[in-house]
Amino acid sequence: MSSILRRGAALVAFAAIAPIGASVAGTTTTTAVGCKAEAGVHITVTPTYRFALRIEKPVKMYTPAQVRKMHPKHGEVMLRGKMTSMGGMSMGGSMRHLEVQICSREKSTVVTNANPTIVLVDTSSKKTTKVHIAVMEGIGEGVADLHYGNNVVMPAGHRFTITVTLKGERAVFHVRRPRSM
Ligand SMILES: [Cu+2]
Repeated sequence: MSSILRRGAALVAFAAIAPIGASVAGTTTTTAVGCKAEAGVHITVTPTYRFALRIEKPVKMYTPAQVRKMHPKHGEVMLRGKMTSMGGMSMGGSMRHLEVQICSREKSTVVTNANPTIVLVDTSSKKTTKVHIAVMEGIGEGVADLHYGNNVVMPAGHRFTITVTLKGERAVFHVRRPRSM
């Protein structure tokens, strides 16, 4: 979730009271903010999890090594997985950044070691895409922003069904991209 400018003030406040480590190695969950209802976020709950879907403009992605070297201020760091080619960005703005954050309902923590599957169905063109899962965090946001997803083709004006499955629990989202942005 790259909109640091939009959410910066709130995040700085959280960081001041509860420093959140960027390392996720060996941990299952961490106490953190996340999966909150806010503008542009779609929430679906299953017995164990709370899934928060966000669809944004494509974001600049960095590997952890690039972050250490280049010190970017914006964009996201990729902890696992691979980005889908951004070549589609020139295709009339069809490219979108689809991301899902997963929280434990019981502990109210961000689930960091999940292997979810995300299937994107464009119900307007009847096209089904299995989203390649990358694990990401907004730069400077830490584990509170850890999420799963990738860049996908989502033409404006189309309707979509997005199904996220984790350990047999399934969250289904129905979204529509506005005709013009
Ligand atoms: Cu992301």
